[in-house]
Amino acid sequence: MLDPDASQTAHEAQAEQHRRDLGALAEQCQRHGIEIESILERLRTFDIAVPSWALGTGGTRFGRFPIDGEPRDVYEKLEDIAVIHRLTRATPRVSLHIPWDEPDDPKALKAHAAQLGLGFDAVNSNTFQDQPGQRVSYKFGSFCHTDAAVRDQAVAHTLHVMEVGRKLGSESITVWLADGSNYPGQMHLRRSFERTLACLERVYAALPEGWRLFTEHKPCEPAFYATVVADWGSSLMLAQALGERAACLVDLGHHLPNTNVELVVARLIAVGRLGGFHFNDAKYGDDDLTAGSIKPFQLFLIMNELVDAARELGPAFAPAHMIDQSHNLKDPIEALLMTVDNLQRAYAKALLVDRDALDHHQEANDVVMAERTLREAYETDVRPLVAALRERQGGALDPVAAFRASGYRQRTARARGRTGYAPPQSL
Ligand code: RM4
Ligand code: MN
Ligand code: MN
Repeated sequence: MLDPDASQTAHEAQAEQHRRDLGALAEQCQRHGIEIESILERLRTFDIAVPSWALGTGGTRFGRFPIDGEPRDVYEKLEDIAVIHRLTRATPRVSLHIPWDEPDDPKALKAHAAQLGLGFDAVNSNTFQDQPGQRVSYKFGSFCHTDAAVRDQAVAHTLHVMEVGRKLGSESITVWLADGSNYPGQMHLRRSFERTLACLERVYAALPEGWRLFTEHKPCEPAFYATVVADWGSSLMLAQALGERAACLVDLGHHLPNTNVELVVARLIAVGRLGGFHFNDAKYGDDDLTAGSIKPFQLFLIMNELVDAARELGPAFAPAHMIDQSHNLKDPIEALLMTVDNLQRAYAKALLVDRDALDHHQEANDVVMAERTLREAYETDVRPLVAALRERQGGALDPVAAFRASGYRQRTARARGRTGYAPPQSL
């Protein structure tokens, strides 16, 4: 829209429509004895960290199709994350991957982030790829390797990542290991796990004060026969063996088909070892799609466990909310705006669950009313609520529309360079 008057009128019409939708939702909630203001207050505390590796176009092993104006370095990635934070007011932190986004000067990066209103969440190590100049190879594993020299190198890298994180103001590290084997007999199943634990013990011993260590499991890929930390049971064994400051990270894409992920979450909460999440969505494997795009009901049920736990455990219960996605087709900024919106919607719906009623129906074994209680919340259209939260904090009513209207992508295309594919900008 080029005519400023017309654009102003459209904006006012949108704002008016929003006010009416919010009013209708408030009325609907009130009928159920729920005050929308208290829901908004709790939703405001649900913030989300954006991974540094999600801002460029992702790829598969078959190819990558970059778009115009992609960030060229970690500084530009932070600028893109700041745009997401400005529009959503919900992503104040960055989760940095090292070495992919290793800063030359951590102090300078921290200052740049602070200027953009950003801080740092968990740092992520990488012992799944060999780096130029590296002494020994991770081809047959890192922490699980039979050769002590490889294990030492992997531990030294992980300590280095913590050192960078400390300079940035991070307070946790996520360790995901690709270690595993492709063929039966290749790797000693028990000893490889013992070696992994021994390396993690060295990492744990070096944790800076106040830090936490997250172990992230994954059933397969790149190892196709036996992954060392394949499931939440293995991850929990590690965390429990390490100590109080170790906890498990649940990546929503790291489960075998049909796994009940909300049950995994509930179990980890029960033993006090839910460290946090890598939010994404998947149809088949570790697809790294937009959170809530494929299985929105599962996402709601996971959030339901979080809200339920928060009710019992209070502020001490604070799992890290991080995203881990790869954007092969969408403009990464738009994909992340959708992600944040979907996460907030799922959390808002979980906040609407009538917990006393649910408790009552569960105790009475009233299957139908218990299920209906959950569905009542799940089927409530909370879009006006999430939009209101953004608007009140100075964000956008419709972040994707505001992003397109801002011309940001065209500006970055001019400044950062073109690849020949300009993502759609029309509304
Ligand atoms: C893994 C895992 C890690 C992520 C890497 C890139 O599958 O999800 O969290 O850092 O991918
Ligand atoms: Mn992950
Ligand atoms: Mn993954």
